[in-house]
Amino acid sequence: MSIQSTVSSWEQLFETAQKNTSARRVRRPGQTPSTAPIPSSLHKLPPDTAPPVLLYRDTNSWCPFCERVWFALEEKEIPFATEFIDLNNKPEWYTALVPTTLVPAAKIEGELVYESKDILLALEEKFGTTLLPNDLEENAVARQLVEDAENNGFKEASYKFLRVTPADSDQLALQATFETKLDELEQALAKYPGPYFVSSFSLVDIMYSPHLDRLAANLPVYRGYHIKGNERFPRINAWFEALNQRPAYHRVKSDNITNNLLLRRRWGVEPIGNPLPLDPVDSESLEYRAEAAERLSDNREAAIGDILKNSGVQALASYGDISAVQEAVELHLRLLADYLINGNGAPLPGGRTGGKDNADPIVAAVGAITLAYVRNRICAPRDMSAGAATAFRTAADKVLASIY
Ligand SMILES: N[C@@H](CCC(=O)N[C@@H](CS)C(=O)NCC(=O)O)C(=O)O
Repeated sequence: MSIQSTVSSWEQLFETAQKNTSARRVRRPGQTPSTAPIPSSLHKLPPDTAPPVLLYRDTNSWCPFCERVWFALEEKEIPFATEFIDLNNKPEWYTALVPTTLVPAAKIEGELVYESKDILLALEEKFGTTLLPNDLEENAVARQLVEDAENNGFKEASYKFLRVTPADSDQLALQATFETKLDELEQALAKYPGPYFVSSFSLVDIMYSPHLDRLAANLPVYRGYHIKGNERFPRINAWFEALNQRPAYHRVKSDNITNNLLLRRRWGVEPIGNPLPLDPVDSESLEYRAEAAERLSDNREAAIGDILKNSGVQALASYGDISAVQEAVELHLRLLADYLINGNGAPLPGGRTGGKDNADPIVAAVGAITLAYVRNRICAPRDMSAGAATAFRTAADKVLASIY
């Protein structure tokens, strides 16, 4: 029996996947990014009503400052629309509109606000201070901590340590300065009961979370340094645990691999040899596996086009005829979606698509390229949530391992 006929059709896969996930995105044909998340509270708006907030953010969802604003919008359940700005080619209308020309910026009930901290404060002013304490004294402390997050040198110290080269004689001094900054955060977290900077989740947590997340993902790989699990920082670790309980955080965060790949590709920092670890999230969860399969099934045409154009797989086309290669790409993506939905995380039998039973080495080679490429091509939360991206990469690794 041919492998083609044993794998579910795209239509079946899409239908089953949709039934098992509540995550939904809109397609943006011919645009970058090719899909966009639907804000969790958009359904609260009456039909044909413009959302009160328009967020300008980066196309790849990498910008930590944009993540702050998105996090607050999701926490506050404010319906919003998004306009994506390509940072490599900013439109003239954007640079004319925003004096700094940076992202994020927002139109809040028609009024332009820029600088992430100022957008966060403006959202509190316009939509109720749900992310600042009611108690006046504590409110003042929280506002001061928000200012400190911008000005206390934490970001600068952390990036200097992250980007120092191993040969640099400053490395130990930069590590010590960075650790002193983390000690200051430890002390700040001790001031109020509970895991957050003040007695409830607030803007202060939102100010720090995108940066601390990126550091926790990247320092082990690029500097061999661990924040998570480090006994010197018990409160920061408890804070990460508390963030992990928040649904809005899971909608906006990146996964470890996205963070790791970005640092090398975008900033040219070289890993010191440690492997890129997958997130310790529940990648076997059906909700996440179904979300990943739903994304792949729904967006397959864009994915296939991207693979054919950018993965190098065209080199395997005989005499310029790409159709057999395209068929093999499509088959392996379908296998991946099928495995995400029906595989239950079990190991696949070897030799399903190439190997000894289906002895077409070209099909196997195309499959290997396809899976290796999409595994690192997926970017969270641009293409899917961090949890789904982790399920996707885990499944791609397993199907890849079954080819030869
Ligand atoms: N202080 C700004 C920083 C914003 C920022 O640095 N944005 C970066 C993206 S992460 C940007 O727009 N870069 C484009 C550029 O530098 O031209 C804020 O908090 O909003």
